[in-house]
Amino acid sequence: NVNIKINGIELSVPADYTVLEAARENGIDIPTLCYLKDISKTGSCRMCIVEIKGARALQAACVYPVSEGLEVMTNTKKVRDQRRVTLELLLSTHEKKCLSCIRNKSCELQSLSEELGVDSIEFEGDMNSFEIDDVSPSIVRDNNKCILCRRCVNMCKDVQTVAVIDTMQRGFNTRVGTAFEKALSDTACVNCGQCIVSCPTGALREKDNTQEIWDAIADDDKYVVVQTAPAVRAGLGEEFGFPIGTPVTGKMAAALRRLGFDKTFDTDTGADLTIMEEANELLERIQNGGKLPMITSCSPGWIKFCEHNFPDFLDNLSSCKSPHEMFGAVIKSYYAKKNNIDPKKIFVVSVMPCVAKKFEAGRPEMESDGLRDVDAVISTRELARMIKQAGIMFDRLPDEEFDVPFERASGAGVIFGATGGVMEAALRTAADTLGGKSVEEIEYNDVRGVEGIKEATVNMGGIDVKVAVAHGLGNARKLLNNIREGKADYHFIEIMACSGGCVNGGGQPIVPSRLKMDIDVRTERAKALYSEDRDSKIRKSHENPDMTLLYEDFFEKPGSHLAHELLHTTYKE
Ligand code: HC1
Repeated sequence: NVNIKINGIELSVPADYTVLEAARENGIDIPTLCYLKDISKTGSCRMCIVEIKGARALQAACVYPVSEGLEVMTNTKKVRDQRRVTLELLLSTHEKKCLSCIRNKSCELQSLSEELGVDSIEFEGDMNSFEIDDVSPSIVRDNNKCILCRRCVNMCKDVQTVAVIDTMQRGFNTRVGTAFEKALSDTACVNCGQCIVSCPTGALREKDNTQEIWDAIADDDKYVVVQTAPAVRAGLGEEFGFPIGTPVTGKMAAALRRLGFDKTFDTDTGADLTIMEEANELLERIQNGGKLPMITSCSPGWIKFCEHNFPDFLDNLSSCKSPHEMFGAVIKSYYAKKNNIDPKKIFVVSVMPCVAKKFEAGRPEMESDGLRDVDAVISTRELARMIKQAGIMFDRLPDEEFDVPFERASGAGVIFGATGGVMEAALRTAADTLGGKSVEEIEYNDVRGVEGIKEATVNMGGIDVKVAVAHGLGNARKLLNNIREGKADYHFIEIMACSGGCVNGGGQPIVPSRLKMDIDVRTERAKALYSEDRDSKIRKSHENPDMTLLYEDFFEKPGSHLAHELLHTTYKE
């Protein structure tokens, strides 16, 4: 540790801290804008400037290291005045259509203006006029609202290693763009949307599909079924003032019903079905010399990353469609038949923590019998918007159940939303199948948590099954490169495009960067899912009675001909 003084207060702080970290940990808030913990640390926006005793100029606290005897002032007139001028200059070229901006009330530039007391804008500068890129099914880029903080660039380049956006041009013409100014959808962008949740303003946002859903609900000819992903329940509450990590499953079901959907189902049921198919596929591959390692295929950002960067691994992908696509196919086949509904009239809406799911739902692979498995996808944020538009007072809703016949899902289905959850769910089922008996120890702690790459060896019926879990595409790249180079080998791998898994997806509520310095959003939201699993009466997918019924009634057995027709696909180069 080193001894320092901030605002005259003596502190002992770890020697590798920055001034920002030392201040924050001791209850002194310094405004930031370009800084994003563990992701973006450039010191370029100058919002976090502080006075350092003995230094000639004001210094950026986010990059200034502490040292023995350092004396810092964070709140002098000079500091405050300079921060305000910097902010006013940023605002002078920023499109200030705040009232109609998607980030109204969650914009970091807006909250800084309030915090720093900017009540008039002194400088009205020339404005650039950029074309909005809204061709992608998932992401809209509006450079008129960009403040060049580069948080999105660092996320895309360093964390995801996708690197399709960067700063280009110089001076007044500097902008964030793609190579040759192509539309995002014409690049190797994987649609993960991590750029959106990194953006402090409205320069990046999801493609909004809410109007389509309102139209479908209002159409008497349509039978509109909604399903919600595991991770949505762990994030939605934040939009209504609940603390991060509060599960709101019952209120969410109640809200969906009040929005006017004809049926409200849980994608966790689809997750159970995925495990039935995927565990069966894994055992087949292990026992019959199939392609290994088998890699999970439910994260569409990961699939697209694989197609662009690791086409030699496409045969390793599980042939299972992702849970919401499987469930969409079941609703338009089994459920339609059972209830005598014309499948052409069924409109399936998926509420997902992910914006890549919008892209996935439109992929040619995702249809059965000429019908789309899923007709529209909205993110957790869009669902929150619809609930607000409908005047539903979310916090006052009672807790309700999902609709029959799919009102029960297992705890294994719930944990899909956290990194390692798909693996754990698959292991619970594979262990029982291979061992020929019900295994009691079902919490696989080695695959839980936010370490970038996790490994475990699990003995099942005498076979040592080697598994690995990677989340965030940079970690996936590392893991696959190790396999390519022969440095590692596994039977089964789970890959999720977003760090932390779906709980931290690009469609989840946006958490201010300053709050992210204090809490790990991924861990808090994951807790909501693990607690729901712990409280579940059924914790293994194959013990969900709805699965037994579905196979007895319809699919016969996992991997059957019909299951392959409706629930599986392949990705080709
Ligand atoms: Fe996911 Fe999945 S877990 S991919 O993260 O397999 O989005 O939550 O819905 O489909 O079930 C996302 C979450 C989600 C699918 C499931």
